[in-house]
Amino acid sequence: MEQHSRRPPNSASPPSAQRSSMPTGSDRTPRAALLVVDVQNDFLPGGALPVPEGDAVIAPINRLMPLFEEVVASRDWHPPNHGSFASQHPGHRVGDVVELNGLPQVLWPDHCVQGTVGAEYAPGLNTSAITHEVLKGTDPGIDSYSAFFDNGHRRSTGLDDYLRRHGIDTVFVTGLATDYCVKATALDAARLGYRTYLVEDACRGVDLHPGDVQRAIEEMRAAGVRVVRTEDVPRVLRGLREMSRNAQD
Ligand code: VGL
Ligand code: ZN
Repeated sequence: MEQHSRRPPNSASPPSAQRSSMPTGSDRTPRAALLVVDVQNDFLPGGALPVPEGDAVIAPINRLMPLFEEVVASRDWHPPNHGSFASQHPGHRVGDVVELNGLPQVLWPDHCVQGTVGAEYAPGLNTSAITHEVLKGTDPGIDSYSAFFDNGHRRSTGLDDYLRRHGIDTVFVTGLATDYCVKATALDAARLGYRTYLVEDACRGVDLHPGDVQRAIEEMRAAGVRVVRTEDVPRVLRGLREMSRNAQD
């Protein structure tokens, strides 16, 4: 799977840092990363696979970005013949579950096709704050909800290595959709040993079956994911810095 580091080494902090009323500069913790999952046109109202109120995540994510030195964004980046597309399974419809190379696969409308407008970041998202990008779902034979691994945990996207290389031990997960890619990303992060926070109001879900979003949140909680709100994050980050200072003393 492909990935790009957009920030040249030793580059200045993103311009967004100056615009927020939230703490910046020396107040930042070097050990936490913001994960922005699949905030792409096709997941917004009016897109190919619209998440209800999907556009509501943009403002809170933009407010969170200046609090983090590392902002990792994932994008769903499918080839036109991706096996998660109902169009590739004659006789099946969107929402059907089929078997794809040994794994259950929900069928979706064609979405986030590589290079299309639908795969671009949502308008208004502060993409200049993004320090690293993960492109996922590139193999037509397997879907990849998580930003860490494909759905069979067969291949890594390199995100775990990237975070470890940058000394990250804590992640705050945001984006779309709560009951698919956000959930899979948060569960993998927790399993990999990251202290994992879900920023509840900076996520929205599909809710294909009513209750899916609530169940996803409960499943994350049960796996040790801490559920917070955007306005809690500065306080949580202060607490983490306090903890690491005490550990050094
Ligand atoms: C997603 C369904 C299909 C997501 C991606 O980003 O949550 N959901 N592909
Ligand atoms: Zn997809």
